[in-house]
Amino acid sequence: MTDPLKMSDPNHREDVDLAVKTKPRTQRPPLYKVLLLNDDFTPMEFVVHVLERLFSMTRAQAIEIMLTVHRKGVAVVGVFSHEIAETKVAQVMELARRQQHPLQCTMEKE
Ligand code: TYC
Repeated sequence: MTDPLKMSDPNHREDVDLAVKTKPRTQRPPLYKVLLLNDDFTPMEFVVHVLERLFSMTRAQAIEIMLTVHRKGVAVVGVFSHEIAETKVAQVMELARRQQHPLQCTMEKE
């Protein structure tokens, strides 16, 4: 605004603040649950091994979660960023595939 005459024109609203405030929002990345699914063929010991090896569970924790999956059909085995969850799912599926077990692992947004 360089023309001093225009500065006093009430119809010229260039320098009028809108009474709207945007709340500052802190961005949290979405998290993903990694789910292990039950089946009738994968040996319990293999599932326990997977949970110890890939999800850093103690043997006791791994047995508990494996039995939850066995009884209920599914359990959350961890919550991660999208990239880590994808990697965990791929690692579980690869270990199962190598041993020819039908174990299934998926992820879903929390
Ligand atoms: N139901 C399997 C069995 O009786 C054990 C099992 C547990 C399989 C957990 C998969 O994610 C699973 N051998």
